[in-house]
Amino acid sequence: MKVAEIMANLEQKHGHEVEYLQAVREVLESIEETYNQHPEFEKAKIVERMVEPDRIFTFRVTWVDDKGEVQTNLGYRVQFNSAIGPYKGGLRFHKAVTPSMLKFLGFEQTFKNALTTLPMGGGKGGSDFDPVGKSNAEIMRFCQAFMYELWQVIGPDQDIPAGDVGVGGREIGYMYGMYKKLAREYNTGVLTGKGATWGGSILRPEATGFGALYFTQHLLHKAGKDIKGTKVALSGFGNVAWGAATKAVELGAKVVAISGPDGVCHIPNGIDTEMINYMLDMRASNRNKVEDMATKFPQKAQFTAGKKAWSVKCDIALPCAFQNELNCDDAKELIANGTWCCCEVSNMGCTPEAIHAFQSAKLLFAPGKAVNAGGVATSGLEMTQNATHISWSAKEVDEKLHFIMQSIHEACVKFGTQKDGYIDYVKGANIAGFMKVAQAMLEQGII
Ligand code: 2IT
Repeated sequence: MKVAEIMANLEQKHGHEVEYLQAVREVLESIEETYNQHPEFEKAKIVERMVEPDRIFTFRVTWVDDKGEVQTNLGYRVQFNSAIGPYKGGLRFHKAVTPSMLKFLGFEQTFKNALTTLPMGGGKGGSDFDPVGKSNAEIMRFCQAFMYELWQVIGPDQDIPAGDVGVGGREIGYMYGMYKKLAREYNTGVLTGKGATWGGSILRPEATGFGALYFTQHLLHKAGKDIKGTKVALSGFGNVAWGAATKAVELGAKVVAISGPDGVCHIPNGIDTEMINYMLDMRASNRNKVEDMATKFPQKAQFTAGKKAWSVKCDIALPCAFQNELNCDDAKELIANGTWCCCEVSNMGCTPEAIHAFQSAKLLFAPGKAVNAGGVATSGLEMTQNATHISWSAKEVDEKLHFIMQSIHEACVKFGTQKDGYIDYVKGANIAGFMKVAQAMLEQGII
């Protein structure tokens, strides 16, 4: 396999799909050497098959807004790879959603899910529906209209969606209600991220952020460092940032910045519980403005318009929002300000140039597909609870999540340790995830 040849071919076919091509290139560059030591992979054309999704469903979603006007959006489900289990991955509602974005996310999800040690394939879906400024009733009508199309292609042993950007417990609730009505079955295993009283797992809302901090702890421990007393800057204020902030504070770190599309809130004394709880209100309001934190807590937080979290001096940077939210200039600013660790919590949160800058400066850096895998891992635990009709306690789920994050860290170290001792977590995560999927594809024949 030659990365350049495969990429040239994909660029010809999907030249405008920049996020998808970026995600594929990163994985192929990481695995090239290992892959070429396995002629059986080459013979079965594993890479050529793995880079294309199994199938993509595209559908129209029409709904009526509060003014009585008819609105039409596009809906998608990308069923990427089912080598190690049914398709599994979130739904993203965001105005910038395109097939390219969902293909990159579905591709990443395949390897991430393989890393969790649980039997889940990769999928992703969503819509270009923009939740910003929408009322609760509008969100409900959109979710119902979306599920009216989606329900036929999902199922507990087929494809199990969950939340992602713009989709949380509220949206999953509306979608599950409509699914149940259409399918005429109380099939809890069809979606994850459900409410605690109707099949949801305890700790699923917290899991992405908690898991990310458990991973960060292992990474720091391996490097002989402690999270206690460190200053953390994070981006976003949605579900993932909320979970990350909660656990970071619990572990003794000080969260000195959160950010949004409108700018950054600097919190010199560190975020407190009251402020963390307020993040939930900010998300539910659909205003998408981090400035609201400074308006609510003017003594504790200062808002600067147009700036990112990466402009605030910190030890650890945690991108928790969107792909490519941390670019090369941001990386250089962080390094100049003394940051020594960056764990991607968002999917592909850093540009390739930013990752290169971090790795060249020998910063501790770990990629989203390892760091944020606790979210989907806990979705996997929710599926197990649904299938067996039981619910585990918070302690049981947390212990399992902790164990999974530890094993993901170990896999990264195993496959990512370089000759000079530096741990390339990008390589480690990509090779570990890839080997598992590739082996399963090989054993299942040419399909
Ligand atoms: O990116 C992700 O891993 C998620 N949005 C969670 C997916 C899931 O199925 O829980």
